[in-house]
Amino acid sequence: MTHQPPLNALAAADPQIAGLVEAEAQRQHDKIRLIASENYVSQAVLEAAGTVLTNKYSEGYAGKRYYEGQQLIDQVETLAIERAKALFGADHANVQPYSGSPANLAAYLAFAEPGDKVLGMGLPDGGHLTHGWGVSATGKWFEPVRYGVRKDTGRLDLDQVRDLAREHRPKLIFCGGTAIPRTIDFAAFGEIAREVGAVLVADIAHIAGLVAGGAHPTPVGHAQVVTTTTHKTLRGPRGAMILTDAEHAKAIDRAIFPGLQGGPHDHTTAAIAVALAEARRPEFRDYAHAIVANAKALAEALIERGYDLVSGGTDNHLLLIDLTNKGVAGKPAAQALDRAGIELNYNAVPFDPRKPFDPSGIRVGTPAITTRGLTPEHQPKIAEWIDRSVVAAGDDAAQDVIAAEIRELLSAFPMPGYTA
Ligand code: DSN
Repeated sequence: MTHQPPLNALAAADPQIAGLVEAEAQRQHDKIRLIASENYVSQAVLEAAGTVLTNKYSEGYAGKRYYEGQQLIDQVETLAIERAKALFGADHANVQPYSGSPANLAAYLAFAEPGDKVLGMGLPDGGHLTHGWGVSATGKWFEPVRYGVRKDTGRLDLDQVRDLAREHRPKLIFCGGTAIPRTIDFAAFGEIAREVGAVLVADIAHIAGLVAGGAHPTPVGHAQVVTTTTHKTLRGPRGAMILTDAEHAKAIDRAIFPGLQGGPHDHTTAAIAVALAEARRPEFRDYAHAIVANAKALAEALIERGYDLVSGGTDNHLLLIDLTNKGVAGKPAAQALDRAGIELNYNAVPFDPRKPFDPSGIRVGTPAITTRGLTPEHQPKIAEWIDRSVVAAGDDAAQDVIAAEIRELLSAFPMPGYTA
């Protein structure tokens, strides 16, 4: 069992860290990874992320840097930008944000002043911390107004969004989030934002790969600013990008540098460029549609077993499950599942009476198992394992039996970055 590329120098220099990385590779190999925001990157992406580009400082942008020696870095960053623009059909791309939170902060810095109103989805309804949630700087330094889902449908209430936008006239409107199982109507958000003169920011971190692969409508043309991480369904390294129309490009670039960040992580930029090239291949379109097919099949199998899915199902890569009717909270269920070889996260559900650190639900996603090659045929078995594990929460011996069955299945599905 070996990490790929092999960790020879690391093992010689620091066997403790090398051992932990090897063990993590095996852990990722042996588990059904259902964390909706995670994936397995290709070995090419791994190699690009682990290069001498990590040695370079390159504050600024191509052709206008603050350090010398940028002849090759400029080319790497320009390739990443051009590939991002081509993949998403955007006028402009900034590939420097360190991750999703600074990407979203850039929208605030570019288009709002402290104290301004911003409209975003509440965290328990599926939004992100940086869409104005109270514990985030974005909720402390701006005046957040929140929309959510309807109690009867579990779906976004666009009438509420429109009413709140008309009443509060926010500077920014955020759409997208971290636990939204349904298609986001970017056109409707675009209309609302135009009506009230707000900048619409579409945070497509979760669904960027689906958008790139044609399995979810694009926000480009509706949102002036599109932020995304690069490591979820897009299947790149840990990082982020911002796409904009021509009018909003300069302000976003200035907000990222010098507004928020110093030197970009050039090794990450190279790996983003590689992932973007991969996402332009026809196989990636198949991958994006396969993620959704797997999620729908898993949803169906879980509903058959009596699981209560927020909104009644899924249109994308993600399922949000309220476990109240199963008599177990999200956290102990997630812990039992982890022991059983099924990795996911506990999650608040809309109108959750429980606390965020001990909520009622779990969140499930299919990007990683789709990369491993699992198909809709496997989903009834995965639903059975989930059910057995949830029912047996607290019974470690029962979970260990499931974990062995899962290792057996996964041994037939290779993992990029690891040789079994
Ligand atoms: N932590 C990410 C997720 O899991 O959805 C969002 O930032």
